[in-house]
Amino acid sequence: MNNYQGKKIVIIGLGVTGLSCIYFFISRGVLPRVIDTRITPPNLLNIPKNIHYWFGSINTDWLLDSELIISSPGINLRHPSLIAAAKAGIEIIGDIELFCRETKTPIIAITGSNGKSTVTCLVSKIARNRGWKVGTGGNIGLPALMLLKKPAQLYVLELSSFQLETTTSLRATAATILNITEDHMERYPLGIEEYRSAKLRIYNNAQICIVNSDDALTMPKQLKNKNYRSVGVYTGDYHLKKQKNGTWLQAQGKLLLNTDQLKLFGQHNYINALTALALADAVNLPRKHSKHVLISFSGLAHRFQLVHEHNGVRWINDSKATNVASTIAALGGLRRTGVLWLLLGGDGKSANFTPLTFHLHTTNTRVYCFGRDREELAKLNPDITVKTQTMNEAIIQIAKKVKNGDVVLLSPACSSLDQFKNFEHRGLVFTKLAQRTSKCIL
Ligand code: UMA
Ligand code: ADP
Repeated sequence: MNNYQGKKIVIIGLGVTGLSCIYFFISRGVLPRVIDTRITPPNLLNIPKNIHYWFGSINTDWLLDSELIISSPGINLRHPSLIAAAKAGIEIIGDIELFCRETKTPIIAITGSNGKSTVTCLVSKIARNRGWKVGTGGNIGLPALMLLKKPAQLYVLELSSFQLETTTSLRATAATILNITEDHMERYPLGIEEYRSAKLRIYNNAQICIVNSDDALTMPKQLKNKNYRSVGVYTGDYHLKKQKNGTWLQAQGKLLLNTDQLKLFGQHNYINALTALALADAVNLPRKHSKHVLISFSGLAHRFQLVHEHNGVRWINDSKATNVASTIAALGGLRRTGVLWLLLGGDGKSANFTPLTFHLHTTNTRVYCFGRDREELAKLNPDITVKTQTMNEAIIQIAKKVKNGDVVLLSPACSSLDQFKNFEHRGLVFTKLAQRTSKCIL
């Protein structure tokens, strides 16, 4: 346990991360100060007594007067006040770094542009099925520091590039980067290599690194001194094997499961399943537990989830598709006989949408673009596109036109934050509207 007593500590951000840091320091007998650039940040009503706070801007004097700064993942480290603090020699870390300094329990660390939550959940379930006490947290929603409250034999952490930027003490038993495609470019002005560099930090001091053999960007820059295993579609220690009776998950030379036995579907999900298996193997979890979980897991809410079916029309909620690659994965996995009504829109986070163009040329596709980046999205294929201000307007128009065999897919390729609280909120609104409009109109 580290001793923070007597240290002048400032936390930036009063989201769930900031709040978990406040509780952490209070439990160590320290009262930190808290800053949030928002005038009314979330958790305003949850700030413990005696905590000094500053809202509406970054208080540079507080930063320069501190000895340790804890920055939330939503804060850009390029902020001039943080640059000034770093120049003044003040240590700037995040909640994951605090967590890593507190524990010696094995950690499985998972990052990537897509599939993190699915793989995190799968691995956690496998370890729990074995009877282990498992703490699951990080970017998946529960701040890592909250996990310290309960005893655990294994931690499974989903880590974002933002969290990795401020972490140096992670020594994962097994670490993976699932894939790297463009995302969060508003935070990485130097482009995808800068984003990748943040993600590659997950391998620093990891005992076993699990890479994607189809995605060179997931490989460590130096393979020397690294114990690494690979997962891929047709190559790698873990891959898919075509047999007469279907496609199998093959693990280190052994056929394990026919993909028909899985409830998850789509090639990207088979790769997720293989990676979860590779991670479970890395911590010596018996294969029978992995098999059991891979067969029974039907996927997380808001990830390509069939939420409503009426008069032969399927409504699929893929609200968690917040970047271009995840929407392309959804379009690749889709089976339909009728028209695809695709809902795209929200905040594109400065992404280049053009890789989507190719996928919008399929016949029988109609695209509805809403939200902040609708103009940009509508340019991809104006002939089949309708623009609306909101997702609600689009759904009302679509519900009047759909026919038996059609699919309505919310796979927006954008973050939801311009018009919704988060991706869950967007998915719930879609689901409710799907149910209501079908009832009223059809
Ligand atoms: N913000 C301000 N001013 C501040 C502090 C934050 O404007 O002073 C804004 C940020 O720019 C951001 C929002 O507030 O838009 C939330 O930021 P935060 O750092 O307070 O976030 P938390 O509520 O602590 O949630 C964070 C992760 N959020 C982000 O990285 C933006 C959550 O991931 C994560 O579940 C949580 O910590 C627990 O670890 C969310 C996310 O969207 C789901 N992550 C991105 C992704 O998955 O693509 C990286
Ligand atoms: P993350 O936590 O990285 O956002 P999720 O498991 O929550 O990942 O899935 C987010 C979105 O990405 C969903 O739309 C899902 O269908 C899609 N997806 C999941 N795994 C992959 C993958 N390996 N490659 C591309 N897209 C994926």
